[in-house]
Amino acid sequence: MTSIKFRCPGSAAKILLVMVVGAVTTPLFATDAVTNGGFESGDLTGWTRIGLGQATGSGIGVTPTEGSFQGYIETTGNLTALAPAVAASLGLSGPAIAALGAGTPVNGTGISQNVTVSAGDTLSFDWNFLTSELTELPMYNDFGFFSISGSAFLLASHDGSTFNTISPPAGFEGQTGWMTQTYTFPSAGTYSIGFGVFNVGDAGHDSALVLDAVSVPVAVPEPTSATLSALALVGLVAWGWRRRHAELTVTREVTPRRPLCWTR
Ligand SMILES: [Ca+2]
Ligand SMILES: [Ca+2]
Repeated sequence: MTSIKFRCPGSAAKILLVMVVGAVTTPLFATDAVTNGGFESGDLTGWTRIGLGQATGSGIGVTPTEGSFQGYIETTGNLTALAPAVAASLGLSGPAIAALGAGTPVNGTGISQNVTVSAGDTLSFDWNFLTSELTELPMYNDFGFFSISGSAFLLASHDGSTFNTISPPAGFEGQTGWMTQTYTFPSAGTYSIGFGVFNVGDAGHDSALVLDAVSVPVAVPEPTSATLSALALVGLVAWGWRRRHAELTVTREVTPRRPLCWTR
């Protein structure tokens, strides 16, 4: 009986090992944990909003730092929300807001979304605080802030920031100008990232927080290489099966168990 066997089983094992190592050490590429962080959809897709906010272009007198759109949240008008509702939407407590030291807010707007990150990943965003309170008393200390899962961080306030009053955007007396803020996540998990702007002292005189390039770059396996590795692995298994199948076929042809034209 003729038998066909693999001549180099060691080589097959080596090929398999290379494929597995290739899959494990597949190159990584960066994607973003933030949905629509540049507001380039032209709306607030990906964000939960409470109050009055939108994506807007440079028509407001502020040029986006990335692309054609930017996020715009404000304190003016009947469509804003009362401060406790904004805080609740962002997952913030009254003490967390009070700890900012900017006063007790009256009304405003917030946007937020959840992001899933690894330890050491960094949130980065551009912001610009606009206000029309500059000629008003310090008690009207409107402010803008960002939040991370229950913790709030002050970005700017009427009393605490330096404003550029040269050619301010229409409807405002000054702007801080674009600033960049970062926050590094201490551990892996899903976090709520939020942004808010509040009126303080009363519900009058506009303030707004403009946002752009909100980003948390995260590394994930490069899909093309991973897919190729997986396909190669499948191909190797299929090749081995075909070799074994061919061996059985040949065996039957050389030593049939019964006559090829056997009849009753
Ligand atoms: Ca943008
Ligand atoms: Ca105000």
